[in-house]
Amino acid sequence: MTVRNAEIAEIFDHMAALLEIQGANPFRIRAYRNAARTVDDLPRSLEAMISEGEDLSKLPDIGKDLAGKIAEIVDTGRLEALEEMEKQVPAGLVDLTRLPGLGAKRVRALHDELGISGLDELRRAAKAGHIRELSGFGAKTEQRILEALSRRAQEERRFLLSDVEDIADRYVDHLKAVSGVREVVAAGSYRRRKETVGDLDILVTCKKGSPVMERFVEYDEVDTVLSQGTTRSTVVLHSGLQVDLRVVAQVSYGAALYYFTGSKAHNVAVRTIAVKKKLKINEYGVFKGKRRVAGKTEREIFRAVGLPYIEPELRENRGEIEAARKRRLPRLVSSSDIRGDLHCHTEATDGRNSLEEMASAAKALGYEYLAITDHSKRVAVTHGMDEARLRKQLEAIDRLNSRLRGLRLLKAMEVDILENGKLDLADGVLKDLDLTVCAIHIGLGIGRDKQTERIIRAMDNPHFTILAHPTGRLINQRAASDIDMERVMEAAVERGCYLELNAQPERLDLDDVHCRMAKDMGLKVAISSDAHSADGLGCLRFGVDQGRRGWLEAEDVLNARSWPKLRRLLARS
Ligand code: DGT
Ligand code: CA
Ligand code: CA
Repeated sequence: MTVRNAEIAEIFDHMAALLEIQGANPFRIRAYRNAARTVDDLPRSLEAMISEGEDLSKLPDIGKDLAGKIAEIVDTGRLEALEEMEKQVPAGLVDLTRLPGLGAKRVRALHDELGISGLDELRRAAKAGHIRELSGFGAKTEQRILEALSRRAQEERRFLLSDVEDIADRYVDHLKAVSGVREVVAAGSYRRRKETVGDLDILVTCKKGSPVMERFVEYDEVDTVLSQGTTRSTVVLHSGLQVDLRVVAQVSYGAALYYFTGSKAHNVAVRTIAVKKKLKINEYGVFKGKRRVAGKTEREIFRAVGLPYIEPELRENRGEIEAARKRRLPRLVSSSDIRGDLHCHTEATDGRNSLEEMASAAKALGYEYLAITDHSKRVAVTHGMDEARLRKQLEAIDRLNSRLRGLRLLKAMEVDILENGKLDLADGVLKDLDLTVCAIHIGLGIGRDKQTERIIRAMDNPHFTILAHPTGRLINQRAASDIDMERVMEAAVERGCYLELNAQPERLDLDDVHCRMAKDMGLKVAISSDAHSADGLGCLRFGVDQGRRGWLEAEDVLNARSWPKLRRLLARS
């Protein structure tokens, strides 16, 4: 075992924090702090110095005692004195000292007088108003603690776009019903349709005297009011989502919408252009000297700086400003371009609805086609199908297709890609399908080279059509599996296969960056719902949002084509 200097410094810092909470002698505390810094800044490994017999007590701020402790840590990986301290001081208290405004002294008071020994207890006490009652704390400090706690929670947690959508819709409706309110719109990363949202930014315009701020903080779902002002308030909802509200005058609506939609990086880049034109741009408008030259609408703002309108999904400062200047912005795909869905499940495996029910839901969405892609046998937990069961389903699809008007069910399957790169079902039955979506379900972590090889071997099979949820990631739950995406995409282009943008809100796999990469490589993408129920088909629109963030146009999307055209693309020569 090797102990790095940074770990030794960390132990000393921790020791100092515990001593401080205990109210120990300030000299002792400082001794550990200084020693930690010395160790951190040391150009050589302490372990090596010890093994070469150097006298550590000659180092600045390290006396005999600390030299002995360093030797103990290097020898055993532990420090007995620290373990003793940890028995005396509750572990959560050190976390508390890391909050801004809470030094060791205050943390000790919180512990001794209110029995607080962790972040949860602190939050409960602050919300109940107990902290303001302590001497030396007050209402302001209590408020600051709540804010710091909520910031911490935000940093740790981003919400799925689909979850925020439900919350945002209800909140916006609630605000729209307030008297005097004109515009209500959710801006920020939510409007840019980012796959996860840190906090929700709502913008309102209203008549003078509208009680919109009161209604905002009184809303049923509000848990904590972090701040309340006349133009700006912030709350945290029971769900944990933080929501900012800004109220602006109607003349500034476009400017504020533009500003609060972001992203920050995009705003900063556009502001640089404005400065070159001797214009000032902020949330109130675009100004030439003191005169407002734009502000009411976003289009006005763009026009004032000499740019065409840029869709919110593109505003990430990833080349959209350059493209706008050259009048080369993509015409982003939209939900109305989608002609069908190429990935869904029925009750034959792990879906909830029958073929008929899926077909009529697809028809209601105005689709021309729906590919039925139940699981293959390898994925036993889904009741995956073998060749015989698939044959039966294909017959059922034929029978149903002969009755259906205006919608065609495509014969397909979600075929598992085995560890050796083979497909889970025999070619004899795969050849009778209109398409396959092929996916890895087992062995997501076999490593970059092996995984990349495995996928490419699978693509060698002429019945491989679309690679489903290419990285296997689940947002906030499972990291993307490590693959060489560029090689996979190249291989797909060479072989005439495609990649999926799986629209399940926790997958959104491919992500925006990979969509852009596919487009740049000339690889078309299938935006698919992977629905497991008739209602589930509707989530395809989240995939469209992600595709738009990845600059995809209808041309780049497989299922933005009629069946005859799609069929030609699917056929591998
Ligand atoms: P999030 O909440 O982490 O998902 O991401 P955003 O983009 O919603 O970021 P947020 O909530 O911090 O701010 C909302 C928008 O307000 C942001 O997209 C751009 C604008 N904004 C915030 N701070 C600044 C700033 O310092 N400068 C500029 N130009 N814009 C800012
Ligand atoms: Ca935000
Ligand atoms: Ca915000």
